[in-house]
Amino acid sequence: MPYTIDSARNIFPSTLSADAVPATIARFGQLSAEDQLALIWFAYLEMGKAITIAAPGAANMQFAENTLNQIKQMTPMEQSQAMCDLANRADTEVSRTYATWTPNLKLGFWYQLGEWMEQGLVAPIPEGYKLSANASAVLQAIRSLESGQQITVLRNAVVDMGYDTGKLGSFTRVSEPVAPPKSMSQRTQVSIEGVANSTVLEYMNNLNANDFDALIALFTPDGALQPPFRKPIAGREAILRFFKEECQNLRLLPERGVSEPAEDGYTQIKVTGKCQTPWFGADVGMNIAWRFLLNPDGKIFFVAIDLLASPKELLNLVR
Ligand code: ECH
Ligand code: GLY
Ligand code: GLY
Ligand code: GLY
Repeated sequence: MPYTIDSARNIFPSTLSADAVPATIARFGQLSAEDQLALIWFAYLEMGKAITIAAPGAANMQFAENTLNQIKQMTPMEQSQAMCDLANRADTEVSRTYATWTPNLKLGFWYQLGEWMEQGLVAPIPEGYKLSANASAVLQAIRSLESGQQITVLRNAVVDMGYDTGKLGSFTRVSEPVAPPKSMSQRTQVSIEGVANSTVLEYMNNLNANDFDALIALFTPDGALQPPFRKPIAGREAILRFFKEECQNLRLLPERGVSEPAEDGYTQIKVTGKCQTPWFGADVGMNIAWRFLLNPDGKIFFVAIDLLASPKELLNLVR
């Protein structure tokens, strides 16, 4: 076999991803828990003036409900402590439960706490809280990012909170229910300037339709998918789980691309365009590249999804 997952990661090496995101997250991680929470609060309020976040559906939040009510019943001091414990990744019951949740559950949990903080039902960030100089600098860095990068920083900050799953031992991951795929009459078809490859088109259309069974059938059994700023997820079983846990109701809006032969009958295809998350809909269009490596049978051996450094990168289709 000419390619390994590791070598496939290097196709289209001139693709510039948004390095500002991991850099900002690393700086954020150095801050105290109090600063982290206050910084997110301030960033969230500021961003809320320009973009609207959708409330998570009730059915999606059922698995976080007990923990949310537990926090609601605490004294204000206990509430602040519980939130700091999450940011500190401390070993507490709440922090352990949180760690078993998929990203959308974690986001939905904080969405609810944010509402309750605003309504005075959960301890707010103390009035007049003054960020440290470092925290102010990180907030300033976040302000300078484009909105797709801002929400990625927020998401990563939330995903990283809670007890370390590596220390949990065996545990059951808790995720939202998986909705059925869209009916055929509800489906849309993308078109991509410069790319007519049916695997790539079906990838986009099936993901847009939440048709994860049809989607996973496009991959080789040993294929891999690399989400932005993450290691590749390898093998059909793991990728299918990722789709069900983290990819419901995404909107992929590919625009253009390039396709060319690679070694030993493989084909490499780069597509650029936008992606929307159900949390923000059309308010936030993330600039995305998909870098596909297809085997000689047209199956996906590898696909990387990159969050691009700038809109200019949408036009970078060189190899
Ligand atoms: C408050 C203060 C105290 C601390 C906290 C608070 C609450 C914060 C809240 C934050 C909510 C943030 C949210 C962020 C959502 C971000 C979503 C993103 C989605 C990106 C998706 C992409 C998809 C790409 C993919 C493609 C594929 O082809 C394959 C699959 C996949 C304020 C209380 C914490 C509430 C909701 C960035 C890029 C295109 C790889 C998935
Ligand atoms: N821009 C991502 C990569 O080339 O790995
Ligand atoms: N509110 C968007 C989601 O639950 O994914
Ligand atoms: N659902 C977004 C991501 O995995 O990056």
